[in-house]
Amino acid sequence: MGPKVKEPNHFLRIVLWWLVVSVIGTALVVFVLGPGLPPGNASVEASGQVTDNTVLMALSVPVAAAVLVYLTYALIVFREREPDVIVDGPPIRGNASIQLWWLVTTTVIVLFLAGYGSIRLLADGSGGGQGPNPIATPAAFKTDPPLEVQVIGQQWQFTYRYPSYGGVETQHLELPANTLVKLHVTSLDVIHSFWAYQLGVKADANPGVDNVAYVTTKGPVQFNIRCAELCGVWHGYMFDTGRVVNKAEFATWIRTQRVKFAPVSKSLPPSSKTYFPDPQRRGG
Ligand SMILES: [Cu+2]
Repeated sequence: MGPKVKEPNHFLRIVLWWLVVSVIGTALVVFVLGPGLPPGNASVEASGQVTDNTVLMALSVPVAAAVLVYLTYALIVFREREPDVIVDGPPIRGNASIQLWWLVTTTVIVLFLAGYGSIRLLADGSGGGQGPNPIATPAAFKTDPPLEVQVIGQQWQFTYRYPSYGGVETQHLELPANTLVKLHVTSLDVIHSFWAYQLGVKADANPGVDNVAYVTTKGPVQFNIRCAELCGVWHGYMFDTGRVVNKAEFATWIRTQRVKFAPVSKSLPPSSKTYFPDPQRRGG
């Protein structure tokens, strides 16, 4: 043993390093990484998800920094330098201060996240399916009636029915810009999942269930549609490109669709909130 050297204040050093890494890391997440997080800003709900992803990631930075800074510090400073005395340090027991801080910090973080998540979810449904009686309606709902669009999953494509335009059923999804849309997601056969990625919408499509999801469109944009539930051999084929277009363009498009699908519309079953498989099976 050499002469006793005065130990530096390890705790203070670790806290200072943690502060530096946390401040830099959080700033990077909020200002550099955050704006590019999925699913982008194509709808109000998608923007909300970007905000939530940014908040969650920013909060996780100090937590991860605490672990990594301590680990790095310990590896460098507490490393055993004399290879012939390889022994563990004594275990720490009964440190009331550490125990209290651990309990308080983890409890506050978990409760805050639960509260934040619940409030954000209840504000507008966040683009998720809410079942037939949604409780979380977007702010725009209070002023304007939404455009209702039924999304019908079937092996292996989605079709779209517009009840306010004579119940016309189309093979592609077009939506007017700057509009609150109430999507009624359902299925004709098995369980599918309607996922309009850039719009931030994902909702289960079940036969016999009217699953409502809200989306508030912004400007014109193209978005990807995929089935997000393994639904059979051609599941991977269930993709399409949808479009948000300006209102005049939408009016023209829906008029064309009504003409184009008029002969087919006659043989469709009447508009319904839900459909079932056989005997009411229909061609896709
Ligand atoms: Cu599917």
